[in-house]
Amino acid sequence: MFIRKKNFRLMGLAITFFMISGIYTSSPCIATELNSSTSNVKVGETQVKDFQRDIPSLAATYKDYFTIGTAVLPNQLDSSNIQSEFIKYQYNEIVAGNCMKMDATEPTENNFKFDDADKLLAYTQANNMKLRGHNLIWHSQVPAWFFQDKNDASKPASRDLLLSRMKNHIQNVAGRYAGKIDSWDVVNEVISDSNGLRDDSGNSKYKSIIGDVDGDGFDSDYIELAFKYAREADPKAKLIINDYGMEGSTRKRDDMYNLIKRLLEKGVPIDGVGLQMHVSMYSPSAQQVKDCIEKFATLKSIKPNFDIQVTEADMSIYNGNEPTKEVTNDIYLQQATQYKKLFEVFKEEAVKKNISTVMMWGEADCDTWLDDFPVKDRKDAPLLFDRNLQAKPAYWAIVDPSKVKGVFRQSVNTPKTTIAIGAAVDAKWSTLSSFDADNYVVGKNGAIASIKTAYDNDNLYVLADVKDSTVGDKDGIDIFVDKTGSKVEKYSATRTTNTDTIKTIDKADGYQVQFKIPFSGFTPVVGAKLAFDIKINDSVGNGEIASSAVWNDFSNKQDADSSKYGYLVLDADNKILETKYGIPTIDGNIDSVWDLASSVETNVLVEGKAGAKATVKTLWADSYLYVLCQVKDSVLDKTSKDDYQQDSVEAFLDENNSRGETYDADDVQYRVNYENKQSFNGKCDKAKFKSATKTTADGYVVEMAIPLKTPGVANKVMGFDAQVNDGTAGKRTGVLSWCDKTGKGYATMAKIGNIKLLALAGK
Ligand code: 9MR
Repeated sequence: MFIRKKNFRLMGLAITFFMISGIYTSSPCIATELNSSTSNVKVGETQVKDFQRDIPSLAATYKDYFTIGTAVLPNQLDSSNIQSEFIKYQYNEIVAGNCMKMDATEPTENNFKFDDADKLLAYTQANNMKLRGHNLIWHSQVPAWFFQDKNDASKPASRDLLLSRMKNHIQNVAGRYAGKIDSWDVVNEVISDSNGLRDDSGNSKYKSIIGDVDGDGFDSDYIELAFKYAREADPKAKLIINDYGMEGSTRKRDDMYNLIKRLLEKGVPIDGVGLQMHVSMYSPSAQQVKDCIEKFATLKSIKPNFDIQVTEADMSIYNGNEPTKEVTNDIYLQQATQYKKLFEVFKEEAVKKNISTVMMWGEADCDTWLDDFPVKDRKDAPLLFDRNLQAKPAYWAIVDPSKVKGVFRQSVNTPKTTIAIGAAVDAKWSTLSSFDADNYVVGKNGAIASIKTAYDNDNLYVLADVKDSTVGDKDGIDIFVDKTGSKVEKYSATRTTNTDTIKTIDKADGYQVQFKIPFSGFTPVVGAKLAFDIKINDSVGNGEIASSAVWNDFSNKQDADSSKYGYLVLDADNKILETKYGIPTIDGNIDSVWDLASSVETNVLVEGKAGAKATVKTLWADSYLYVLCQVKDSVLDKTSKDDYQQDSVEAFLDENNSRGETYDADDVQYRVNYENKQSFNGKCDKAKFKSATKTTADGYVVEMAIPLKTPGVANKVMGFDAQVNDGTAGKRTGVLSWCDKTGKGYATMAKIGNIKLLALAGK
């Protein structure tokens, strides 16, 4: 949404547009297009006089699953504005992008302004749509007076004053629309980005001013009371606790889950959680989103109708802070693929009655807050329609994938290592990352698989771990490979195939197939890209194929040609750091025992410029993994308040090497800055963890003793990675790791490396 200031700035341009097109007046979208062309208005940007009225609406497409809506600005609903028709054509719910927030509804104490909000309500009533309320209590877009003493603005409001203001605000706003709002975001963004409830360091004053009113030992009372006031003001609306970042971060998800669980058990009237879903096309993965929804769905055991809502969905085309890029068709296709995966999860979860609504944060790309966030003036394209209100590939991918022109070709790394094919699955597979064949091209649910690949000079190895609970004659897998771009090869197996090159093993929830595909004549080199796809077929009863799920070509034309396959990118040897037995003293001095240890370098650039870099060594003994990082970093900086933006090293450990998309109970991340400040993520054993640091002539040294949850044994292989953060003047300017190039180790161990514990003679 554009902030109101921006709309004023654009008014002149909007009038210009009216004169040119002669059809529609002010629209933030089209005005923005004009703004981007200078004095010479380009024809292509101004010829759009209409949206597509002959394509399916999102609302109709998803009517059996969830309502689908968008955030709006009041002027978009003016009948003179094309958006007013477009929005009601495509969507069946709206939410105020800004005009129902506190700075809009109560700019000065007890002076309420409802014109804009009333306009939204009238629009929904006239068009048979739902209205979401966003939001009642938030630390942002709240006027300063709210937290100030009545007589002296330099003093904070007292607890009682702040509570009475909250109550008054909620009574007036939620009370005015009682019975007319489907769901209210009662509190917004109350979980901190680092730990627990947001407080003053996260710019929220509610917790410190109100604190623990009922003396139960928790200072979440402002949240509890906000819900109580909201229920009194509007007994019918679903009362939602809304936040961002829980889709990928299990830390934030767990904090929210624990808060809601405790409050539900206490009888606080929370009806659901809002997942904002401000995501990027790079992450989180569909599996992480699904895990997140299913975690919150377990709260139904306390409150059977507990609802999960997707409240502010958009999908940036950028990975973090990367600079402006041209929006190519390939980017559109990559985004479409990810949108398709997410909406498949949403549908699946709607069938389980876990989610009830999906709200987009903007009706089209011309109307997105991401044009200015997190990088000012970096134009983004995160929504389903383009800047001229035309359907993007992302729209078609979630409405009718057969109409997407082209398919994004995903790439996965395939490490070099020889694998044995046999009656049991080779243990080496556990050291490799997986990807999913879970795009249904036939049917809606049935069998999907997690895939791993490896190669050596002679063969390509594929392991498919298939989840399929219905046994049928035609259950099986097709693999498609085009090594040179000129010939499609197809390899098929059923769930009972057993040959020298294909072995199948039955499992309780499906089956596993190991393939050894000879290169015959093809010489693999590091960096080569093999076109590859895989299809998982499920048959039930009569032997017909009831569902097929693929990895890449969702147009399902694998047999015809390889132009829509993904790529296996042949990589260097699989990374496994051999770790000897030895016990160093953790004091920042490099004992001679470290001379025994093998070392690796953090050479993989994750983010920014290659700055600080480390040589990493590991040792183990019984219940500890020891890590030594010798960091080269010429200027040491810890000025940022965020631990991860300070000069620091991180160690990631996945003890059972399950490489899950979401942190499991054994996954830990330990971070230590150059002055030995520790920070944690995952189920870390803070009491047993030890670390020490020392600065050196050209950087610093970090020693860590990471407690193992299961004592180590010789030959055990665990997931492990090390990362160095380079802070410069308060910002993280470079990140290097040993293995994982995604920078997402804080959320998933899927792409980290490995360590193998070696036995010392006699041990
Ligand atoms: O879209 C809103 C934008 O116009 C405002 O400038 C911004 C100010 O904080 O708020 C935007 O909406 C936010 C929403 O209310 C809560 N979740 C994050 C959204 C994007 O910032």
